[in-house]
Amino acid sequence: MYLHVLLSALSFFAVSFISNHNRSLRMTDDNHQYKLLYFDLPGKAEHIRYIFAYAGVEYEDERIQKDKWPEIKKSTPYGKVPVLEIDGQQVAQSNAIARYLARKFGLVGQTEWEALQCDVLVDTLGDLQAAVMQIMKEPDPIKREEIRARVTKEELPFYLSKFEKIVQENGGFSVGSDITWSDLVFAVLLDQFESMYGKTALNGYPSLKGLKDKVHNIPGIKSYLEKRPPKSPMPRH
Ligand SMILES: N[C@@H](CCC(=O)N[C@@H](CS)C(=O)NCC(=O)O)C(=O)O
Repeated sequence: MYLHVLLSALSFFAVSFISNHNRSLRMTDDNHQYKLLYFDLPGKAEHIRYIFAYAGVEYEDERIQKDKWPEIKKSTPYGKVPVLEIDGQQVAQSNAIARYLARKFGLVGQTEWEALQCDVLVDTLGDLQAAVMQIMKEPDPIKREEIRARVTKEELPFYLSKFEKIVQENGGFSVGSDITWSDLVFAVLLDQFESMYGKTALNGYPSLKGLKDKVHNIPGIKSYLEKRPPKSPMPRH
């Protein structure tokens, strides 16, 4: 009986040692040349920049100036950015790129189920972002205010209260009990909401605020934010 308990304990420690060891290997063992093409904005590339910053992996962060875009556009796979060049090969689609890097750098959770939960949350955050972007895109100021009032009263509290509950139940993480790329996407978007709505925007959502602050205090991300070009925060209307 004692032997059985001892053997189970040993195998548990062996498995957790091996998985932690693999995790740290995945975070440092990367010899590829990466170049990220995007505009000088957070937009659809900021979570990719956060993933590189978290992993401490070097990449070229090419921020395309407007006058250069028509020429560069012709050379991209689908005429849009972000595009990631991996050893000179171009790949498109922001979330495909982010998920690929997250997998490489150990940010997709511990199980297939957790990887699925990351995807679900990232896509749901995309739905919320699309609602918020309607405000930015509306040129007519009266219509823009109507959209803002609706999003502020309906979509924002609907999604944020659900996210708050999830993060609270997971003890401060959006998925499982450790950092994932979904947490990084949360931090990027919550930061943008604060830029749009002011620093009190997350006052009713302490777990979300805590998650954002925790991600922004990860050493690699903290130092990226300190160096980030000043134009990056979302414009406030
Ligand atoms: N589904 C694509 C959408 C990419 C996209 O719409 N990119 C915009 C910038 S956010 C773009 O390249 N716009 C310039 C253009 O279409 O000429 C993704 O997530 O990567």
